[in-house]
Amino acid sequence: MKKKAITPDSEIGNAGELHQLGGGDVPVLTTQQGIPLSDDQNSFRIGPRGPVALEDHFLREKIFHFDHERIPERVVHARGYGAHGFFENYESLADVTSADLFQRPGEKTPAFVRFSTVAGNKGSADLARDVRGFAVKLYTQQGNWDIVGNNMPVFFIQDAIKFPDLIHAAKAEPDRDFPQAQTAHDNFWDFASLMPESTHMLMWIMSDRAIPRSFRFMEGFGVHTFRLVNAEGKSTYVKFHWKPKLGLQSVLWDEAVKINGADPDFHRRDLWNAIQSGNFPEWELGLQLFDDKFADKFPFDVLDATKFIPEEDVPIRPVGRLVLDRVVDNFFAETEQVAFCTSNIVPGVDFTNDPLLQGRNFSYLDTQVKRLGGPNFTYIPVNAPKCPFHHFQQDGHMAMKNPVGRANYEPNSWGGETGGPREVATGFHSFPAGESGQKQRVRSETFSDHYSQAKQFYHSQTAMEQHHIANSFVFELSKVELLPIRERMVSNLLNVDAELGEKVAMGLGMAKVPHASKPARAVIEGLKPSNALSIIENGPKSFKGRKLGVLVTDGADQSVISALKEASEAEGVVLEIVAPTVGGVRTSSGEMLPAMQKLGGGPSVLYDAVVIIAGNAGAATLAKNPAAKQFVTDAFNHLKFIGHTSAASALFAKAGIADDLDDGCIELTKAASVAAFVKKCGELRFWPRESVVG
Ligand code: HDE
Repeated sequence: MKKKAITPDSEIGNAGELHQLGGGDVPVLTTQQGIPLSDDQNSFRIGPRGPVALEDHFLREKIFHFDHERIPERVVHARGYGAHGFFENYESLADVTSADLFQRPGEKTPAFVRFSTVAGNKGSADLARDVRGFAVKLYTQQGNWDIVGNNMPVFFIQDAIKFPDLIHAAKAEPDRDFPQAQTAHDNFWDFASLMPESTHMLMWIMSDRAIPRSFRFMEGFGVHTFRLVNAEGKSTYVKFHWKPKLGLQSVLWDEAVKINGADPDFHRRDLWNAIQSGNFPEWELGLQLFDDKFADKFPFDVLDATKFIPEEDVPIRPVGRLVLDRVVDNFFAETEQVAFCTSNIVPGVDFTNDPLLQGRNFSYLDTQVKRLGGPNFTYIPVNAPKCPFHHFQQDGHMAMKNPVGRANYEPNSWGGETGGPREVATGFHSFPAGESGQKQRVRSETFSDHYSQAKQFYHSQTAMEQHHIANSFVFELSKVELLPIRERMVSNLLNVDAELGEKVAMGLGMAKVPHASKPARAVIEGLKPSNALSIIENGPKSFKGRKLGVLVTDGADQSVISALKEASEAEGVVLEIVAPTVGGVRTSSGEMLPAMQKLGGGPSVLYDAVVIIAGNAGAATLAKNPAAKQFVTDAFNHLKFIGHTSAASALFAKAGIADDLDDGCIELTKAASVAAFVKKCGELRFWPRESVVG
């Protein structure tokens, strides 16, 4: 009615609104009840300018559903990104565990992984300084096993009862609801400085580990000590480690701040693009296995989640690889609805008495019911086991599966299929750890060392990394308004390292350095530095998987561009062209080269290294362009390798870096120099420049 056909499959309505028509191969639009719709552009009215009729059941259904689209975001780890993949087992681990997925070499177990930040809301930016969640769901043949870990091996607190306080203090302050996704505020540092047990974790979050370049370049840790139990019932303690195949990499703080503006989705886009282009991210699972004898002589309590076990003390046994090879079909259905529970463990794995872990086991089920609306979240496809499962749980909101037939209880005397599922002797058995003691609300004295490992972590960093840690403390504490909080924090830091404490005090402009606080237990001096704790010492072996930003203008030397493309492809590097307009440029050979980014939309912070290939006239124009100047000054200040053709010197001069060009700034003339440049970029940054740019 009152519509005019304009093409065979579209019409124009009364007010010029477009109606696209279904039929044939194009599905017909229906309501949720399957009723076909004739008009989805207009509500049902009494006259064209009259009131909308209450009987408009199509409008009602559509808006009703829209109004209910949101579910509560996670109280922590709200911002996250997930992908599917598999875990492949290297060899039988029957010696230490009966867990089914570890029995057969080469066996693949489907997996879903969700990475996240902790403090920010769902819409916060990816490069917040924060811990990253690294939660892995393994759909084994004996049920789902969730390893709900982080990208740091230790945590802020020792007892789950402090978790709500920690998170309240870290998130936006309750009266003003800011700052978002930042610990740089009074409440966080007030709490942290009053909780010396958090000092070790503070060292990690003030380090570059808290601003990873990509999920693909960060480690994951199970954090707690768990148990593996073999078929004979023998228990071995275990710590889980995920090591990224492409090596570790982080960004610099100034880069993080700018990336958040240029591309707040930097991490999720990176993961999506890597998987979609067939460069599947990969981690190796490693186990640190130890027994009571080791636990008893280790200077810290293995049940204390503020401590880690250095790889040098207990080497990591590589046992398999995790590959992410499939993005989600629908973000909400999979990444938002995935429900991890630390209590999901399989036969052959068990808990220890880590009080943080035990609190978590209690918490995660609650949180899923709150978020997902009822106890049947386990049937949502991303949460459902991929092995057969049978039980008598029934009904509840959104019950999509119920026991069929008469028996919904056991024991029963119906027998056979009618009787339903039965227990099996080989099912999950808890390790029969002997426990005794008085019931009391007390923390073990063995949890009282708060500084020794913080010191060990700090002393395991390169000078550059130590410098970054000091700078982060200064930055964060400079945002704290109450002076006693700053002082208390510096007092604690003096127990970690006197020089660090003094540097931070100086950076905060304190008139005098406060006294060190009194540790609950004497700090152990001389713990051996662990090489595995430094990011720089564990970087990549090549530039593979990284991104090269190539700024071009009209007249850019085509032979250099071709050589760069070839070298990048050979090295597994993603090359992205940035040009004054996204339409691209005409190169020296007259070819049109399309761009991925318009200059300004593709700042150098989005790339791991950059190249400037400009014609003479193009370079002169770039030299007047603020975005081009920012492109090179940022790349320079962020210690990136900068490849360039000779004409780029006009831009360097105007950008104020011409006199400082160093061995990290490399002129590209012929194919050989281009290939050498791309290889050199594997070092990621030209660190000696840091002392020049400060
Ligand atoms: Fe969590 N944590 N957590 N946590 N956590 C949640 O569960 C909690 C802790 C971690 O991608 C919540 O589904 C308590 C340590 C990750 O969906 C909640 C305690 C570690 C994720 C919860 C901790 C983690 C969560 C919120 C103190 C590293 C995201 C939403 C004892 C080993 C999982 C949800 C995802 C999520 C509780 C401490 C890791 C509220 C009570 C330590 C990676 O249940």
